[in-house]
Amino acid sequence: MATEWQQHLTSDVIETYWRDGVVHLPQLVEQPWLDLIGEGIARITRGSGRKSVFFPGDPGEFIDTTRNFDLTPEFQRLLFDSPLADMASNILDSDRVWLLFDHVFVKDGGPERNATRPTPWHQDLPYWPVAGSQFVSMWITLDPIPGDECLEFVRGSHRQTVYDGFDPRRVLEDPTLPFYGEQYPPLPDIEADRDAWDIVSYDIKPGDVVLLHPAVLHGGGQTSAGRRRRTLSVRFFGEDVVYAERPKTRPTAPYTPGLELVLKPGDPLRHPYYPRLRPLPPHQRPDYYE
Ligand SMILES: O=C(O)CCC(=O)C(=O)O
Repeated sequence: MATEWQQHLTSDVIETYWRDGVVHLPQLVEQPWLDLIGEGIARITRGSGRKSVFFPGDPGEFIDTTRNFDLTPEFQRLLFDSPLADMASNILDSDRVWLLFDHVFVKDGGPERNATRPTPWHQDLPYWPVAGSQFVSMWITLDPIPGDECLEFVRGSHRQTVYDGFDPRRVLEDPTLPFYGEQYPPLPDIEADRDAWDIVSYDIKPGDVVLLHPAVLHGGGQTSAGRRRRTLSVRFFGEDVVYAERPKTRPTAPYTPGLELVLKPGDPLRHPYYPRLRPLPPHQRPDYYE
């Protein structure tokens, strides 16, 4: 990837990202970076990170955990040293690039357990206390996944309505029940009328990256018995992104206690919760250690 990422990230790819809100880039990430991600995820699943589960207690539960960068040196090395942040800088057309947060999903389908449940359909943006345009997430999965177990995306939906989130406590009962219940319209029931939506998914091999916009509708990706999926989703942002309020009825994601006391709506999103990745901070440069 170090020498070749520019060949993958052509102007066509960047244009497709902004048009569709999703792009599949096959065979981009080299094995040593995948090894680092695997080590970081292993650290979190051993309990040395912020580990949390989705659908807790349900046979289809899965690990869904955020903002482990500060606790996970493997993610620090990946995001400071690999070209992922350089790619984000190109996609966002922003010389400065920050990490909003890292997000890990581990979906373990067996053999002794049932399949894990799909991730409910949603957009990421309503959960995050941010506004602006320079966002890109990179969804990197360490295990091969067939198209029918890949996350699914509604092409172009990031340019349309921003919906409310789903209510994680009641999503199995009704996936359109709102997270906040104010400001945003409720999510549509995409599963109930799949043909009405331009849904895409991909056959994923280790080393592939899916670029996704935080306002693109996405969901799915259950894991059947006997399979395992370890995914790192990295959320990058650029210079125009500011702190924004969300309805006070529910906490925003990820949990950032105190943030609202030091930033006011419209302030540039600058805070130690969001480390700058590019330009590389001086203490991350090799010559700092000379
Ligand atoms: O991998 C998954 O199942 C969910 C991923 C997701 O929702 C995201 O990366 O925003």
